[in-house]
Amino acid sequence: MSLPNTETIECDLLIIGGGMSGCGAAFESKYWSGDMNVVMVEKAVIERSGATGEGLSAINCYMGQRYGWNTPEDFVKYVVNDMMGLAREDLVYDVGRHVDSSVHLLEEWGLPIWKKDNGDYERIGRWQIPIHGESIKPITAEPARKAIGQENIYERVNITHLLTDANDPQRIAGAIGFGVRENKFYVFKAKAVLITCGGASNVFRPRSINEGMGRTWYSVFATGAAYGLMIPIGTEMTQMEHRFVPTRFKDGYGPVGMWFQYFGAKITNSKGEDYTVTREAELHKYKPYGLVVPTPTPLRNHQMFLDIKDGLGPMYMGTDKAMQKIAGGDPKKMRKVQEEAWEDFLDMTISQALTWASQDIRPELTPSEVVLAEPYIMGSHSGESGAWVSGPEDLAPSDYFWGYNKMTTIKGLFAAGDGVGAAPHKFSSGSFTEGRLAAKAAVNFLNDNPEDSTLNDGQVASLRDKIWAPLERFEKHKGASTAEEVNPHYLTPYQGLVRLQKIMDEYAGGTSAWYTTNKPTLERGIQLIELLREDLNKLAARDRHELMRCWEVVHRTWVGESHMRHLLHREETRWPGYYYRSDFPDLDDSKWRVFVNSRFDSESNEWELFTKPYINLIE
Ligand code: SFD
Ligand code: AMP
Repeated sequence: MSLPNTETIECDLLIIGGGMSGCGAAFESKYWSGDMNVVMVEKAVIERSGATGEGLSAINCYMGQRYGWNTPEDFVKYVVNDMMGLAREDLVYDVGRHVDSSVHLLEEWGLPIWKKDNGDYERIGRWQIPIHGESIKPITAEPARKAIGQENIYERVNITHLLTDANDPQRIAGAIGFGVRENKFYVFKAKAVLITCGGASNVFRPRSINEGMGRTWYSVFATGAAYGLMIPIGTEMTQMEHRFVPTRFKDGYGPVGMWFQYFGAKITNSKGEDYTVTREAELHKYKPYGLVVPTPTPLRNHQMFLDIKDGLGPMYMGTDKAMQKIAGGDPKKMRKVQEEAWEDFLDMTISQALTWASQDIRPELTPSEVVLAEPYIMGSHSGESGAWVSGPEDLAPSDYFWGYNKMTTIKGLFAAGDGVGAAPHKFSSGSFTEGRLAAKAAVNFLNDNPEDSTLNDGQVASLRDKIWAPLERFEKHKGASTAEEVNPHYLTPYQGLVRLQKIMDEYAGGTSAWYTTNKPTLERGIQLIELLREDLNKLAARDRHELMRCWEVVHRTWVGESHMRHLLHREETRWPGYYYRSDFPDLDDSKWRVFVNSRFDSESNEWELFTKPYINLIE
């Protein structure tokens, strides 16, 4: 089986991933880049790709500065507290001070935002505004496509590896991948690269397995590529031990924010108790964070978790009581609230509306079960994993600054959205904003560093062999058994994925382990994931779709290993409700109010873990 042809594309700036942050980057780059050549590569099609492809029902990051709702300073304080004391204040502030203008742009481009009678935006919570958001992604993609031009957008091309410079392995030179629908390699030679390829679902075994597999809260297409591309070339990562465990409607994974904040619903256990009341004392153990309003997301989980652990489930979201209270007996008002309830899910998580329909649930009459879902590794929602990036020049202290806003520790490699660590609560609007900021900084970098990068031909040739190997392995060995899925010479990407998920679930504090782990368990898990990483060299693919699945499981495995190594390093339980270290059950500000960072060295196959200071900037 011969290798397919290679198309080489040369550009100044390469944007990998056309999701929220990628589209923001493409749009913004047009404004600053003059005659520079900006190219975007996306594994799907940008009108429906990424986490917002299915739509959203709210913009969860909006300051409302023009209404006097919040300042960026308020936002920083909220985010740091929600992260139990650990977030990069320079990066969070940077998003906060620019995000409103991004939201106004989205509205200008056609995003319908709910309005009050006086024309002001409707509000859900302190930072959240409701939208009719089914089409948020095509609305975001259109200006991005127009900005850099159709001819500069490569879709259905899956990027598998980053390329480093032949003369300097600490400098970026481009990326390599293959066409999912055509027999072709793509080599992108670039002077600067911006990683905007999303967070990671399906690293942990999801609650929905077998017949339900493919249903998770975060997009199943979020395969950890941002991390899986950056880690192998030695990019410094931060807070990879962090995770987001979302409280979600059971089985359909419907989000709860709108229910808590807009409808004013409450969750009660089987005895009818509200854990936020009965478990209030628990918050005092986590002073000062636990006593701030709103209660940090992990601690809200923690309170519910204690009920579940005590056998007090099922937990029910009282949609019925909430809707009846709003309607107050008025059928017209009830009709409106019914529409809003169904739209919340039809706009964003259609599976939840289907779950209601298939279980004969009328939310105005019947409460719905909620659960704590499996962990997700991400940097844009209530999770803060990602690359350690330079902060903005006017805000970042010297420990956090090395030249260009959002540049990673690899020269010329930038990140945004889920790819940036220690800067959470960006959501859709903040990720779009961070993409814009990163693109602007990348253009600055290109102005200062106009010289060409140099591809390492040996690196490219060996990667081409490696990328294609699963297809060749299948062809070579496919006759060795009757069933293609059972073969002594290879494992399928699905088999690789479930093996990863089993390790993560059992050793890294997944749902079956009650989110709990300890040093010996993590050490054993790391041994097992190292073996898995070796065995992934024996992946086989029947077609290019499975070839993409192969590289997705490789990316997810990098995420899993990095997550476990970070979990092992942080000897405390900083985020109860997200995970518990049974050997270090307490939060320890005296030693651990620091960021945990890591670097992988591909030469020695070793990981280095160390800490970086948390610096308070906003009083
Ligand atoms: O209710 C490659 N999010 C919500 N944000 C909000 O503002 N409001 C909400 O209501 C939100 N909620 C929500 C959200 C997400 C999901 C799935 C649900 C509900 C069900 C979060 C946002 O969506 C999220 O924060 C941003 O989208 C993050 O942006 P970004 O740019 O970091 O990631 P992306 O949009 O997923 O884009 C990634 C792109 O990369 C592509 N890609 N391309 C080439 N090669 C590879 N190897 C690639 N790997 C990935 C992807 O295809 C994609 O286009 S609620 O729960 O709070
Ligand atoms: P979710 O639907 O859970 O993804 O949450 C959407 C938004 O609402 C996010 O900004 C959450 O942080 C926020 N949120 C969800 N539940 C609560 C709550 N009980 N109190 C305060 N904020 C919440």
